[in-house]
Amino acid sequence: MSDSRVDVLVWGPMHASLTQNLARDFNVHNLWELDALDSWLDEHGAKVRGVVTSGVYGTRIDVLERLPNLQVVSSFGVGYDALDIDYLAERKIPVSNTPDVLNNAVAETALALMLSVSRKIPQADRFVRDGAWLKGKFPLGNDLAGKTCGIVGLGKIGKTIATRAAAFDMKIAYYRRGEAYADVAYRHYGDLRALARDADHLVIIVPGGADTEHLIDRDVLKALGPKGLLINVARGSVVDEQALIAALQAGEIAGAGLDVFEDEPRVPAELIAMDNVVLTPHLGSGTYETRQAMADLVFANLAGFFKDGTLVTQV
Ligand code: 8YV
Repeated sequence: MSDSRVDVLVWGPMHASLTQNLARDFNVHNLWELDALDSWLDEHGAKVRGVVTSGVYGTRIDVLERLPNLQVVSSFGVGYDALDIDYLAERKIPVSNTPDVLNNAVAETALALMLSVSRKIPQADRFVRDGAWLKGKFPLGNDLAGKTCGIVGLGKIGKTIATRAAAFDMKIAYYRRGEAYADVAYRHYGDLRALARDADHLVIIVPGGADTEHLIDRDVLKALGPKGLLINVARGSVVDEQALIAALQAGEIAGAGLDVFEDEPRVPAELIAMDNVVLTPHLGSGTYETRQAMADLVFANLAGFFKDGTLVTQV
C-alpha cells in the first residue's frame, strides 16, 4: 500500500517530540542516515515536498537543487543565516523559523554569562572543588549595578536582555546603524566604537550573515577597553575570533563570555586556555521549556502549510 503522507526530508537529529510528531504525520527521510545520498536523491528527490532543518544544520544548495518539488522549509531556531535564503526566495519556497519563543532563554543566557564573567563564577566553583579555599581567598569581582550594558542588536531578544539588565540596575545603551528607534528610550549610538567605549559589557545579539560578519573587530575591542567585557549570544561569525584572541592576549579587553564560535563545535585552544573567558556550547535557547516551544512551532509551521498553505512564523 502506498503512503499518502507528504514526504519530508529532515536535515539532522531533532527534538524528540518533533521527531515523534513528524513520524506520525509525514513520510520522514533522515538526510544524515542516507548513506548513498546521491542515488537516493536521484530516486526519491522529486517526491520531497518539505524540509525540516535548524539554524545550526542550515541547508545545502546542491541538495535543494535535487528537490524539484520542494514547497516549504521549516527551521528550528530564530537565526536562519545558515539557510540558503536567497536561493529559496528565488524558487519562491517559503521558510519559517522560531522567533519569540526563545527570547527569554537567550536573554537569560546573556545575563548568566555577564554574571559568570564579572563574578568569575566558573573559576569560583573550581576554587572550592580544588580545595583552594582552605588555603586562601578568592579574588574580587565586579558589580553589574551601575555599569553600562551596551547592546549590539536591539531586536526582540536584545530588548529582553535590556529589561533584565535594567533590573540589575545597569544603564542600557544600544547600537543601531542610522537612526534611533522612535519607540525606545534607551540611549542610542549610531557609531559602534562609541558604544564600545562607553560600555562595560558589550552584548552581541545581531543576526549572523554577510551583513554582520566580523562587525566586532580589533578596533571595536580596543574601544571596549581594558575593563570591558564582550558577551556573544548571537553568532560566532559576528566577532572576528582571531582579533578577539589577540585583544584578550594583549589585555585590550578584560574578558569575554561566549556562547557561540566561528567554527562550532571547535573552540580555539587559545580561548580554552584563558581564565578570564567563560565558554558555553551554544546553549542560548537550550532549556526544556524553550526547546519544546520551538519544536512545537516547527511542527505547527509544517503541518499548517500542508493543511491550508499558511505558515505561523514565516521568515
Ligand atoms: C539554535 C539558535 O538554532 O535560534 C537560534 O538562532 O542559535 C539556537 O536556538 C538551536 O540550538 C538549533 O538547534
